[in-house]
Amino acid sequence: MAKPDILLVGPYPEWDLVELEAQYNVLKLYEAEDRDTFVQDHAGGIRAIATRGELGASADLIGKLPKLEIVSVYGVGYDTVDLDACRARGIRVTNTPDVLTNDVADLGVAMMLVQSRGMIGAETWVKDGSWGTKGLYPLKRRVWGRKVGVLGLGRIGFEVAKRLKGFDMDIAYSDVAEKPYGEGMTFIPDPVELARRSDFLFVTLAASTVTRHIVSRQVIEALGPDGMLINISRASNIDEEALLEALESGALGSAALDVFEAEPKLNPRFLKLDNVLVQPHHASGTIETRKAMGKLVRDNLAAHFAGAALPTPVI
Ligand code: 8YV
Repeated sequence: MAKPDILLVGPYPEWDLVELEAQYNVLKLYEAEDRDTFVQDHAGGIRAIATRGELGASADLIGKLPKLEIVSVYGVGYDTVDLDACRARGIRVTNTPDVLTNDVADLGVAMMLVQSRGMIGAETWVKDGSWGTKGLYPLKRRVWGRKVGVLGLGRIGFEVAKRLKGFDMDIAYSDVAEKPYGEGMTFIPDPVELARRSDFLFVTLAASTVTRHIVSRQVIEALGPDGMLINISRASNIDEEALLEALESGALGSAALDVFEAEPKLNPRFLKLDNVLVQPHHASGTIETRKAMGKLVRDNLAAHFAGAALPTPVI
């Protein structure tokens, strides 16, 4: 039997590509010179899309593929997949939850520590000889024992909080409802109130049209000149213009960001700031986790084509 055609929206690691190509006819959209023509030429055969969290699948792309049955996302976030377009046609959508939770939490906590203790500047201090010529490195802010807000106590938020308990931090969280597993943490429903009582605010909630700019100008101002914002979710959760203005004016102390509105082409204003730590959207980027994510993408596709239950369905 002929291998099913699948459309690969963006590159996957070689180890996943090899496995996918053994089972499917993999059509690489990202290598096409003219993407519209490429989609048009293959539209009649494509039964699956394999995409990445930040790339998704638009209503426009879905609309051009009459035989599409499933969209498999390499990532936990599926905000970039048009779920309405999928629902309307009974197209299944899967993601890769759980396997990446701990790595994403690790990177968030690492970003807080690196930024609060000024470790990037400290390395430059050593390497450019400032240690010898200027002496002691400027003092930075303590992490342990201070107040943290976790905006979104889902799987990732919970793992962040669990790690921060090890730093004896005073933890509060916001979510749509109080969580039974939020033991030892203060529930503060209003994100502005949460930010007001926090030294560090972690943004860990799944993005959707409802959460767009939930970190508003008011939240950023409430966090204040001594506060730090850490984003390991999606850029759309933050009003990026308000964030830039607050970082530039000092209305917000600092930020540590793994995600950006126009990534990978982030707003150049970020690059001029010395109170922001920028990371290239790699919170899930370990070999172990990425291998598990790739396997889950393939397991979902295999289950679909075998008519079996999907391991991690979104819809
Ligand atoms: C990306 C992510 O999918 O899980 C998510 O939602 O955004 C990431 O894991 C990853 O960077 C691969 O592109």
